[in-house]
Amino acid sequence: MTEYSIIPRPASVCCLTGSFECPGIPNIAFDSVSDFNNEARVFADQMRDFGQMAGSAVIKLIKDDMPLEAYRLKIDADGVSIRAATGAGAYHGLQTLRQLILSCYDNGVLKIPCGVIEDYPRFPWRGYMLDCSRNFFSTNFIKRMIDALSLHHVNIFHWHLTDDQGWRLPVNGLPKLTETGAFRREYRHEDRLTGGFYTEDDIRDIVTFAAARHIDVVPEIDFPGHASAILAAYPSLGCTGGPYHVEDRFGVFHDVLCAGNDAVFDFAASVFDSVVRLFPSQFVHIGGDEVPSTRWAKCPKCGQRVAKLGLSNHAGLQSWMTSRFASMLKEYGKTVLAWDEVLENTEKFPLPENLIVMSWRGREGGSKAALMGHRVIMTPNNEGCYLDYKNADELEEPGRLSVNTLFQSWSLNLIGQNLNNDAAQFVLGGQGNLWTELIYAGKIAEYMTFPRICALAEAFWSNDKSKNFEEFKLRLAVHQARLDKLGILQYREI
Ligand code: TNX
Repeated sequence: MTEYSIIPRPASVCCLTGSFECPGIPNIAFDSVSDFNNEARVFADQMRDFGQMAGSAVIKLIKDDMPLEAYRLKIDADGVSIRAATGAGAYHGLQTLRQLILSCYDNGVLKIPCGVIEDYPRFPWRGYMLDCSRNFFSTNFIKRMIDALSLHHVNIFHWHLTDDQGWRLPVNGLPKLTETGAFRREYRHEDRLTGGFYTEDDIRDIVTFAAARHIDVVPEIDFPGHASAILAAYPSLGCTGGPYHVEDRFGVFHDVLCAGNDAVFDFAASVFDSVVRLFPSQFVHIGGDEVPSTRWAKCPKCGQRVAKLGLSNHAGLQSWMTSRFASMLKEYGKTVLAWDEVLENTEKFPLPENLIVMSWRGREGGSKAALMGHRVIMTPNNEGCYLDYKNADELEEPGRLSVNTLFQSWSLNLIGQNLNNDAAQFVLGGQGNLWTELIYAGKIAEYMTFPRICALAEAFWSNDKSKNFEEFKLRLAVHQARLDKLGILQYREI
């Protein structure tokens, strides 16, 4: 296993004698790939970034009958073949081969030991979230990140596009969202602004780039809390009417969308219209985290709403809003995700059917939702999924709030003991989240992401029958040298 040092650990590796040698980077035999043309093209681009493709056409992509995302990679003395049933399977096989090439190419010669790798994922949802609101990241950086994530069979890019500190999505008919809502005061600086937004072309570019790498881009619009940027642009959507500003502080703020104002739903309709037009994904994340009801409790319009709906308290307004947002998106045929807070105060308005719960405050919310028959994504902040926490408890390390070691990320077990087999089936997978309050540059984002995402990818992809951290670290040493070759800045355990 360590001979190839692949991450995430493949389902099975069989080493054979001899090796495949090639002067230069081998080419794909394009005549063999009509089914997998797209995958072959992306792989050729990835190799071109790394070195010239000088070798002969000895990589064959073969369509075969096997499970959806599975692949079989065979390295023979005279060539390499990848069998898969789908483009996703072929792509995963090519990424494993890319790992081998990154570590077995030296001085213009490629030499890979012969063997067979058979592989398939444990969970269908293998996600990574990037917060592009607290700080803004360029499309080039996001594409680089997506490409590197796909090397580890990550298949979901959860794009956190809105929050108190900046709105990043262009919406027809709501120009102030990006004129006003996309810029906040530079951290602790009097009169400088920072921020930005993505154009429709930027978004299409990223979605297409990701799709070619078998990564689905899932947009998140955070409602009804974390709304300072919205309120700064359209103050009438808040309970007090303002004045508001795009926040340059971090935390949870009292001002949220007014639950008594019908215009909030017209606003949401325009936003969803853009979301649905720009993002082909089946999934839309509607946030729902950290929503204080302090303003609702004092707002006459919200009071009327509570009375009309027959709610026992103001906090219940959130579940009503969640169900309205969910039914708006259902009209578009979308599947809705939300953070685990949406499980609360649901006496009157139960969690919408089919809503997928993203469990971040530990695994409790996810377990509860799975037992109720909701699908869930586990991303527990205290078990290795929060990449904004420090890698180690050292003053030298960037990060905040807490520590999340590589070992914690690697040890993550998505299915805990409190889940019976029936409920366990509702766990779609897991996710690593990079919140970026203090991550103001792509390079720091890379450092926070790698190698913990490698460990998480293993928890999402591999079956954990023979888990052994020492063995993982041996593979990781080889793997980190690959990431170095890709120019990725990484944390290293000393
Ligand atoms: C909680 S996780 C938040 C974010 C913060 C993060 C910091 C979640 C749904 N909400 O707004 O950035 O903690 O770790």
